[in-house]
Amino acid sequence: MYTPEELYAIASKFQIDGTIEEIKPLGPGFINDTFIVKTAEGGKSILQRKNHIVFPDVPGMMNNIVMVTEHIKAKVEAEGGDPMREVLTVVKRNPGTISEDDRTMPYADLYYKDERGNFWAVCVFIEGSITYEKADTPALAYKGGQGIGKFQAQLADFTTPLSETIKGFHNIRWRFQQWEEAIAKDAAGRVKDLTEEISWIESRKDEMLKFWSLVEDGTIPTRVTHNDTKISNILFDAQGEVLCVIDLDTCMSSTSLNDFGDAIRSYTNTGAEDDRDLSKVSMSLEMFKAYAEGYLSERKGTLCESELEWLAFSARYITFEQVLRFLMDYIDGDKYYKTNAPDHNLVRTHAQYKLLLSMEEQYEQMKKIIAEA
Ligand code: GN1
Ligand code: MG
Repeated sequence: MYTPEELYAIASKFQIDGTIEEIKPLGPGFINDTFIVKTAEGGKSILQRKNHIVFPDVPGMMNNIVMVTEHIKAKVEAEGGDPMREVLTVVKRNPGTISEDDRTMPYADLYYKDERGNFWAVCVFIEGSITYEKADTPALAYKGGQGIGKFQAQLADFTTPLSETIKGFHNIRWRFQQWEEAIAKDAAGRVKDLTEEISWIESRKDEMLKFWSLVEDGTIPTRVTHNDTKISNILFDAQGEVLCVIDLDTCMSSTSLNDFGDAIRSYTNTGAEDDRDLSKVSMSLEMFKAYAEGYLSERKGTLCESELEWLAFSARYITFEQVLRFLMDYIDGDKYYKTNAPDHNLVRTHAQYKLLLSMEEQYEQMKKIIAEA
């Protein structure tokens, strides 16, 4: 925990215009800690403690974010849009506060590393923007699909290599390697009670690896992707139009399909990600259709044939990966995700597995929708 005085001192390291008056926690993120900084003049910024256990290369990550947002900014400007609202803006360090020590680190003007070794970064708060924790209507799902589709399209000609901010983030071959290590280690002594759950993972290993091998051999191309496309990572304006995509920490090179699949995992769930009542959890085909149509309205002409062919499968792939990640964290003794109960990761595992089953059952219809969109 940080005292208000400490937070104030941290925020002061950045080029925030005006006099900082108030710093308050914001949002329920699982990974980073987020605060809103208000100034006496009415300005607002977002201050975040970046989780350097999850993101071991915060400097590289911040540089990714700046490169990607500057690329989009140029496009927005060229199209006569508002570059301060239609893309995220990173607030850089106050040059006078960058010490000799700070300067020994790469991209020292993009973040602050405090005495405890924690990393902080700031971005502009976009006034009047609205976020949704859940997509409640197909119309909103369509907009969300458009938002991610547009984000990918804006980055289609971005060719500078990006740092890999989390190794093998959506790479199931790598996840299986971690999985095997977790099972062998059995850090929390929980493996013995998880025979059934473990079989859910093992029985799908081959089909998941088969998909990933298409990415590895280039059949499915890699592009700049967001990698965490839930609706709460999109800002909307008061009219309900997409402003921009936020939470760019996981922005790196991957397949466009994963962005689609992760969105389907979160948008279409009729229950909660951690629902204890499994009867509430299923995939809404109506929401699937709406998201897919919104996404393809921006991407249809630019995705290649293999991407379109595997688009529906990507929802199963990412949901499977999420089952694996939640279960693996449970096996590891809850080291990665914040939890609110000793069995929280197991509850999440069951709920995501139920969602996966629902996708598997509706797979033929999902493919048909993509083909017709
Ligand atoms: C994490 O913290 P948040 O909500 O942005 C995770 C995602 C998971 C998600 C599950 C960097 O995202 O991959 O899908 O939780 N982000 C990271 O709710 O691991
Ligand atoms: Mg995230």
